[in-house]
Order: sequence, then C-alpha cells, then structure tokens
Amino acid sequence: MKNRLLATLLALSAAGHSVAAAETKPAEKADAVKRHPLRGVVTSVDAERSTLMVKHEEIPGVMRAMTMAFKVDAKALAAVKKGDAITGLMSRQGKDWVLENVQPAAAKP
Ligand SMILES: [Cu+2]
Repeated sequence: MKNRLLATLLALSAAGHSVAAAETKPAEKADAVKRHPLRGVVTSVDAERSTLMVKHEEIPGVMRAMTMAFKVDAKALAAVKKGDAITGLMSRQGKDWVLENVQPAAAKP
C-alpha cells in the first residue's frame, strides 16, 4: 500500500516536471531574440550586403536615435528605397542588427 502511494506520487511529480518543461521551452526560444519596434527613414540601400541604413528614432531602453545599418531580407531590400519612412522590428542576431517586418510608415506630419 505504502509503496503504491509512493509510486503514484513519483509518477505525478515526474509528469508535472515534463509538462512544465514542455511549456517553458517555446517561451524560452521566443525570448532568445528580443525584438523592438522601430520607426525611421531609409538613408541608403546596400543590396550587396543586404543592409539598409536607417535613421531611426529612439528605442526607449535600447538605443538612442541614430543612423545605422540593419540586415534585412530580400523582400524588404527590394521594397524600400532611399528616403522611405518605415517601421519594423529590430533585434540583435549574432553580430548583426536585423530589421524584420519592414513596412512603409506614414510620414510624420
Ligand atoms: Cu541604432
């Protein structure tokens, strides 16, 4: 009787652990790269390096306003040109700053 109870408790605790692990893993993955909303203006496009130079507004707690290069995907590279106002999600990935979800932004009044 005692052994059976112990076995049940062990099984429950093991199950509890595996459920917890399954629940935390995706969250950890999503947190590995922190993305921050960015608004700015494209100052140049470098197709060879797949980068945009963007004069971006301050990203509170992350970066002051500045002009810097961001890696972008081919779609964004083809879609934007110098002078475009854009928004996107910026993140640090390895040694690169990356801009994703690049969208045209309405120019500020
Ligand atoms: Cu910056």
